[in-house]
Amino acid sequence: PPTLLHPEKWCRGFNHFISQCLIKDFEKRPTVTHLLEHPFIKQVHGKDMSLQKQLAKLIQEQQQLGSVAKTRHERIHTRRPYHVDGADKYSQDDDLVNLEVLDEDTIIHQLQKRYADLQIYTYVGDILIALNPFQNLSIYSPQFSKLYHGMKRSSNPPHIFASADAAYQSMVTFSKDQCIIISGESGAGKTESAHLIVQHLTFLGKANNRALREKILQVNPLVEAFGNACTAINDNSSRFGKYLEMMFTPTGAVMGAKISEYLLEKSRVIKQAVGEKNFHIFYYIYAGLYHQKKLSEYRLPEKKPPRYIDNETGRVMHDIVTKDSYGRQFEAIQHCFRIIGFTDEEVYSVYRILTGILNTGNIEFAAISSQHQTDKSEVPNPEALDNAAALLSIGSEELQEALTSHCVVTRGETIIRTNTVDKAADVRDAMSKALYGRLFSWIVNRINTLLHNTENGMNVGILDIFGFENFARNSFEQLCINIANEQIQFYFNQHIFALEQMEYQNEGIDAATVEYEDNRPLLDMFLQKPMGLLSLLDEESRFPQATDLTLVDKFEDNLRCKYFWRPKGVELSFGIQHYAGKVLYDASAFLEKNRDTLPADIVVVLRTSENKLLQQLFSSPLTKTGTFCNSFAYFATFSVDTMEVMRHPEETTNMKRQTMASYFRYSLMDLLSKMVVGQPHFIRCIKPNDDREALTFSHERVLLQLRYTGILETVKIRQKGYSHRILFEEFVKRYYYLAFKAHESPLGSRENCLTILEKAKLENWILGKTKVFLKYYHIEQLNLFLREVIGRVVVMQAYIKGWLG
Ligand code: AOV
Ligand code: MG
Repeated sequence: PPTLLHPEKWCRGFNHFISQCLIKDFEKRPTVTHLLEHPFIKQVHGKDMSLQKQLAKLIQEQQQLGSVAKTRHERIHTRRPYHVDGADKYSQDDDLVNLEVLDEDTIIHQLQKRYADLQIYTYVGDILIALNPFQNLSIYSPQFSKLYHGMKRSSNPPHIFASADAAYQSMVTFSKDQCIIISGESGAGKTESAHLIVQHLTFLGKANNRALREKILQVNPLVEAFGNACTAINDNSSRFGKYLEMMFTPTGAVMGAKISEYLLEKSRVIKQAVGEKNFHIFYYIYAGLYHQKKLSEYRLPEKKPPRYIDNETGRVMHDIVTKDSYGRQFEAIQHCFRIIGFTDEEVYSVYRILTGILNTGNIEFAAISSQHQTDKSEVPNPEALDNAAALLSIGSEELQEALTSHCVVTRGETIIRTNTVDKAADVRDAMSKALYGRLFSWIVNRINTLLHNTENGMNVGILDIFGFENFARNSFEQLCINIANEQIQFYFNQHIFALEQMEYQNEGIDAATVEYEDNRPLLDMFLQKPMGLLSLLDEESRFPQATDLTLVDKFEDNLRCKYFWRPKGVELSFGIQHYAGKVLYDASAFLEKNRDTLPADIVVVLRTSENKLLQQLFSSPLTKTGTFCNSFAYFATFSVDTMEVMRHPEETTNMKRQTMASYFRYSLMDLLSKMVVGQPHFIRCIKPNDDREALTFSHERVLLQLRYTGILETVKIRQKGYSHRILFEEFVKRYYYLAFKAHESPLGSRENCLTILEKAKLENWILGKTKVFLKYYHIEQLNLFLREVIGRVVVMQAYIKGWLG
C-alpha cells in the first residue's frame, strides 16, 4: 500500500474535494466504478485512461488483500483446536462480563471449563486474562497474526494478538501512545506474553525495512539472556523489570525500539539460593567456549566450572557435557549481537568482561597470621587473580591491592588500611556485581542507540516486570520485587476503579459503586517519607554501627500497622501482608545490600583497564538520568510519596551516594512516569498450578489470584460502569468524521457529541457535564466505524496521489 498521510492532516489539504465525496457520496468504501462515476472526478479528468488503470489496480489490490485475509481466516477458523462455536459466532463465554450470575464460583468454573478446552484467554471487557498453558499451543503462527489483524473482537476467540491489535489500532487511529501492562505472579506467563505482543506488533508494523524488524525481534532474547535466570519457581524468570517501547511512524510502520531496564537483581551474580542458578548468559558462554574448545583462551577451568556458576556441585558440568542446549543458546546470542549491530570488538569485550567476572569469583583469600597483623589477607591462589586481571586487562598487583586493602582519608592524610578476609571477599563480590550491573546497562543502552529513531512518531510500550515472589527464604531482592508489584497493582486499581468512580461523582453520573481492595496504605507504608520502610532502611544504612537486627527493631518501632509484623523467636525476620499474600522476609544482609558500596579503590583500578568498554563502564558515576513527564495532575492519583518525588526528582537522582532503596524508588517513579503518558491496556496472567503442568487447574491457586487481583470486582465494574470517559471536545475531535463533513470544524459541544453518537447508532452511553461516558465495547464500535470512513479517505487519497503524479 502507498504511504499515506494521516487522514486528518490530509483532509485539510483537500477540503473541498473530500467534502464532496467523502461522507456524503460514499457510504461504503468506494469501488473503481463508484469513483470513476463520481461527477467531480469525471469532470476533472475522466478521460485519463492511465490513471483509471492505476486506480483500478490499486483498488483490486485492496480487495484481494481483503479476500485473502477472509479465506485464510475461515480456513484457520475451522481448524482451530480451541474453537467451540461456528465461525464468526460470538461466544458468550469469551467475556466474563456476559455472565449473568456474578460470583467467584461462576467465574472460576467458567475459566476452568475454558482451560480444559485449551482456551487460555478470556476477556473481562477490555482486559485480557491469560492462563498459563504450560505447553506449546499452535495459535501463534503468522496466520494467526493475520487472523486477528484489524478484526472485530467478537469475530475471533479471545487472544493476546487481539489485545496487541487493539493497542496498535488505537495508536494509529488517534496518534496516541499506548501502554500494555502485563502483570501476574512469578511464572504466570508475563514474559511469554510480552514476546507474543512484540511478535504481533512487528507483524502489524510491517516496515519495508526487514532488517529493522529482525533486529527488534532479537532484542528480547538478548536482554533476557543477561537478565533472566532459573529460580525455584520459573526456569526462565525475569530478574529485572523491562519496559520495551516500540516506535511507529504516523502511518503505523515500525521504525525503532527503546528498552528501559529496572533493578537488575545483581546479587545473583555472586550467589544463588539452593536449586537456583546464575544469569543464563554465564552458562551459555561457558558451554559455548567449552564446545568451541576455547576455555583456555578465556582462562576458564575445563573440569570444574567457576564457583559463581557451580551452585549445585557437578550438575552444571554434567548438563554442559551431556546436553548441547546451552551451547546452542550461545550461538543464538552471538547471532542476536550480530543482527542488532554490535561490532565484533564490542562483543569480544563483553565476553572478556563476563569471563573476567567468572574468574574474579575464583579468587580466594586467606588470613596472614603474623603477630602484629591479624586482619590482613592474601590471595592463596594467585593464578585466579592473574586470570581475572588478564581478562579485565588490568594489572594483577593493582587488583590484589584493591581487594585486600583500602585507602582512608583522615585529616587530609591518606592512610592505607588492610582488609580482613571477609572484607576482601565482600569487595571481590561487590566488584563482580558492579561489573555485571554496568555491563547489563551498557548492553541495554547500546541496543537503544542501535535501534533508536529520533523521528517523530508514536509508541506502544510493553511492561514486563518480575512477578510477585514468595520463596522459602525471601531477602531484600524479593522485597523490592514485591513492592514493585504492589505499585503495579495500585496503578491497576487507580485506573480500573478509583478514577472511574471519581468521575461518576464529578460528572453527576449515577453508576453503581464497586468496592475494591485498596492497597494504598500498604504502598504508603513502604514509600512514605520519612517514616516509610524504605526511608527507615536508608536512615539505618547511614549509621556505621547499625546492624540488620537494629534495622528490624527500627521497623518494628515505626511501622505500626496491620501489614507489618514480627514473628516471635526469629530475630532477623519480619512479615508483610502484601496484596498478594503474606511474605516472611529474612533481613540478613539488608543493610549491606542496600548500601551497595563499591570501594573507590576498585573503581580506580578498573578505570585503568585497557579494555575500552570496561574503562567506559567505570568512567562516569552510573546514575540514571531518565526524563520525567510533567503530568503532575495525573500523579496526584498515585501515592503521596510519588508526588513528592515527582516534584523533586533531582533530589533523588543526584544523591551523591545512592542506596539501592533510593535507586529503587527512583526507578519505580521513572517507570510510572513512562507508563502514565500512554493509554493503558491490561493483561492479567494467571498461573493455573504450581507444578508447571499442562491442563492442571488448581481451583485453590486460581481463586487466590482472582481474589487478590480483584477480578470479580473488575467484572462488576466493567458490567455496570463506563470504562471510557472522553471530554466533549476530544470526542468531537476524534469522531467528527462520523457525522460531519471533513472540512467542517464542529465545536466540542454536548450537542455535537449527541449527533455523533446518534449517527453511530450506539446505545447505553451517558453524557456527563463535560464528558461522554462509554462502555468498553463502544470504543470498538466507534473505531471500526471510523476505520471504515478512514478507509474511504485512504482510497481517495491514493487516487489523488496518483492524480498529482
Ligand atoms: P513470568 O515472566 O510471568 O514469570 P514466563 O513468561 O517466564 O513467566 O512463563 C513461565 C513459563 O510458562 C514459560 O517458560 C513457558 O514454559 C510457560 N508459558 C507461559 N506462557 C506460555 C504460553 N503462552 N504458551 C506456552 N507456554 C507458556 V517471572 O519472569 O518469574 O515473574 O520473574
Ligand atoms: Mg518474566
